[in-house]
Amino acid sequence: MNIYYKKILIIGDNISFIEKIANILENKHLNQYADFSYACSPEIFKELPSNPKIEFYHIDVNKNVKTLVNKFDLIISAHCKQIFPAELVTKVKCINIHPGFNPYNRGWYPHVFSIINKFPTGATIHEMDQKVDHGSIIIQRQVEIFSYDTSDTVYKRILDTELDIFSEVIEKILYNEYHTCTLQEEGNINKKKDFQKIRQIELEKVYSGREIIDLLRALTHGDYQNAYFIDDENNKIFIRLTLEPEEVVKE
Ligand code: 0FX
Repeated sequence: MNIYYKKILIIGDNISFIEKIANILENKHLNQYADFSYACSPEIFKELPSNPKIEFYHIDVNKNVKTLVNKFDLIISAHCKQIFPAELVTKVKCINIHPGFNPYNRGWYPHVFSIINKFPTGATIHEMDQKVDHGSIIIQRQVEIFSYDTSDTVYKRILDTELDIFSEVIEKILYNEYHTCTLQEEGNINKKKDFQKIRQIELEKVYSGREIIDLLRALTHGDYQNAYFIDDENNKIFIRLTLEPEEVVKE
């Protein structure tokens, strides 16, 4: 059987994630059958480590539609922060690897909002259309959120799941032998500004214990200064939560 897509661009702004994708392709020896190029957004390119494991180009997808259409027959977005223009997604097959369980909490930081609103989270690989995180689903897998999870512990699980489902489906994609299912509902979408809005804890607001713990653990992610309150002297005070399940010692 002949491979269908042979000129492939993988574009994303999380360099270590792209390197893991490249690793999967290499381990499967897929570079023998197709040409893979790797790119990131121009602002990420400026900060690339001096010796990245793979060669990266930088591309502004809005300014280079013609070149992309001529050069590639498949574009895979792997956490690319640029919004693909309509002309690009209609003229070339574009597929998105997304750290969320579409159509729930499409858009910005899906799992952060899932910790708060309890909608499912996970990983989805889908065809791109003109709406954000919206096209037909090729494969998706839900990721569980436990009571002791913070944003970063869920996110790590999601990254692993994205790589697992990518590894499972990539040959089917390259041979154009995959099936899709269309979204049964539009779901909901969160934008960058929605994340900004939830960061401030209002000192006079009344939250239930569950609400405040969920909000703070959703905003706890490594060293990021996400959640904060403004104290009486007008200082911004950042907050991070530590969650520790009791260790049960078996007698
Ligand atoms: O690449 P990504 O994991 O995902 C984001 C969007 O959520 C996703 O829908 C889109 N397809 C993709 C292109 O961009 O985001 P990130 O690498 O900037 O951040 C990873 C996680 O880190 C995020 O889920 C939450 C956490 N984070 C990140 C920043 C920059 C914070 O908690 N605070 C922050 O300020």
